[in-house]
Amino acid sequence: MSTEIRISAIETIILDLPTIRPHRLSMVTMNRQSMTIVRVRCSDGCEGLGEGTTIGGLAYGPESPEGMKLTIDEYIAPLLIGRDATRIQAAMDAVVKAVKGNHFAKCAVEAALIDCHARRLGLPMSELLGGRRRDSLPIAWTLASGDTAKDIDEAQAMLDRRRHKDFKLKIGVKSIEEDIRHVGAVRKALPALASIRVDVNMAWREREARNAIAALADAGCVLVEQPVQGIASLARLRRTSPIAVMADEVLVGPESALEAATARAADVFSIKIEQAGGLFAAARVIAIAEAAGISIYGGTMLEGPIGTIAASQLMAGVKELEWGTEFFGPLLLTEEILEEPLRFENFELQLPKGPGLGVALSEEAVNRFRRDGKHASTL
Ligand code: MUC
Ligand code: MG
Repeated sequence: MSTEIRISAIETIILDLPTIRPHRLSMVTMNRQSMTIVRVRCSDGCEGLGEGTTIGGLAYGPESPEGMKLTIDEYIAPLLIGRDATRIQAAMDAVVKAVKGNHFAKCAVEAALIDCHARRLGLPMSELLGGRRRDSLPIAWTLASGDTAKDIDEAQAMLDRRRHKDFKLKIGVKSIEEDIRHVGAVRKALPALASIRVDVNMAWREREARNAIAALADAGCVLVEQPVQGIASLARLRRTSPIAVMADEVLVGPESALEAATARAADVFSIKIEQAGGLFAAARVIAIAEAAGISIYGGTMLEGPIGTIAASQLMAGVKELEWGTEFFGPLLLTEEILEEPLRFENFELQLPKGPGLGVALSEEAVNRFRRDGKHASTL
């Protein structure tokens, strides 16, 4: 389908939203989330939305919300304006050639182009990403208040509401002994229905990680995510680990996924569309994992609803989703920014069925939370 439909405008807006509580990771504590929203407009009147979001400014990943906005405004948008809007892969090839790195910014733009084209065709985005296999996704919740009693209360409330039953505990800030006690206490306090996983965000060194992982297994934890830095170190730990090892930070696109798969560095890959460099790149990471017999998990950069649904549209097509997803980002925000809230029920997120992303941003919310304080005419 080569047409006269052209990309006519690309707009970026940074939104700042408070979180429901401080969210403590090994490298940063978040009190708000900032998302760079991308809106693409085309000559046929079609529009699409994407989102670039990271954790704690530059504390987690190499791109900040402000950097994404600048990259898109100054480098990516000028390249894309006037191009065929129906040839997304060709358009993104031009971007990849001219802009090194900047995976998050590229992902946001690519997602907006796919959303736009899917709306034009009247299909959910999942249909352009390989086809849908399911209409809902299991959603884990992250316990990261920094306090054991609070985490237990939070998890119990989630179980009571049937919102989440899989819990990822953020550890790595405190001593290993304290962390193991914390994990054991949470495990003991919750019913068998709940599963307990941990994310260390690379805070441990290999030698201490080896003992710590054995202790985590004894405490009833079933999976450890990125305990250390580096593919080689992860691979050595995986060989002796009694529980599943998940790779996250080391996966930054298909090449790294191939390296990690070849090294047998993980039992599970956390698939993050932004870290991978976009939805098509993430699909290639999934293909590599599947070919290597590595399980798939839907990971998050704590995106708001636009990024969360973009990732969900991809995960809707994955054959086996044994470990589920952690697409809870919108639930960490105090405010609703969609016209119609997402439906999280029975431990799952119900996927929208409409064309494109299948969701619409609330204009009123965008105007309230946009950083530049200006009032957009249409967003
Ligand atoms: C990460 O490292 O996986 C995902 C959930 C959460 O709380 O933080 C993120 C990032
Ligand atoms: Mg992680």
